[in-house]
Amino acid sequence: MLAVLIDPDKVTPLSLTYMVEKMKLMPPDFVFVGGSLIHESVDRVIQMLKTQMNIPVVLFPGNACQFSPNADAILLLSLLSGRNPEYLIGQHVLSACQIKRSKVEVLSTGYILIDGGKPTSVQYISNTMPIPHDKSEIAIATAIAGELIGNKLIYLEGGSGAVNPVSADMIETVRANISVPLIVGGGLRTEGDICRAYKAGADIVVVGNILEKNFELYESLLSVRNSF
Ligand code: 1GP
Repeated sequence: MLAVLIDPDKVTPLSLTYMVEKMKLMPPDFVFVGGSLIHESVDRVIQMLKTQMNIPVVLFPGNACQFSPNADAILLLSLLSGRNPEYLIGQHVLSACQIKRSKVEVLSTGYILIDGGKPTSVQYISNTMPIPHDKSEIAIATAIAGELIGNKLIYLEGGSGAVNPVSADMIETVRANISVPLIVGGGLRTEGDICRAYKAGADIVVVGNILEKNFELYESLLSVRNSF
C-alpha cells in the first residue's frame, strides 16, 4: 500500500487542491497528515481532504497538539528507538482524553527512527538518537519489543528527506521477525526506492518530501504499488 504524507505547513490551498484533484483520479491507500513542527491547522487540512475525497485520512502527529476529531485514524506513535519518556508516554497522556472522546480509530504504532545520513527534524525535536543505519539487529530487537508490548504496527522511519532510506536488508530482517504490518518511510524518492522497499517486505510505503517538491511524480510512484 502507499500513503501520501501531507505536512500542513508545506502546502498552500492551491497546491493542496492540485494534489487532491490528482489523488481523486488515482487514489493512494491512505493520506497521512502531520509533521515534526506545525504552525498551520491540522484540522483545516483534514476537513478539506475529507470533504473532497473518499480516502482514509490518518493523523501522523509530531506531538499531542496535532489532533483532529475529523480524521479517520491516528498513528499513536511511541518513539521506541529513543529514550525520551516524552515521546514514549508523555505526549500520549496529554492527548489521551481527547482521543478517547472522539471516534478516531487508534493505531498503536512502534515508531523506530533509523539514521538516514543526516540529522532529521524528528531526531532534533524529539531529542533522541536514531538507530545506526547498518545495525539491523538493534532494529529487529526494537521492533520485536514493540510488538510484544502491544503495538499493532511498526514504522521504520529514515526521517523526512533522509539521504539514505532504510536499507532493504533492515526492512527484510525486521519483516521476518514481526507479524504486525510494517510501514517504511523517509527519503524514498524514486520508483526504484519504493520498489526495493516493497520487495524487502514493506506493507505500507510513505512518501512525502519528494511529492511536496513535485507532485507530478505522483502517478509514476503510485504505479510501483500497482505493479505489486
Ligand atoms: C517522514 O516517513 C515520512 O516522516 C516520509 O518521508 O518526507 O522523506 O518522504 P519523506
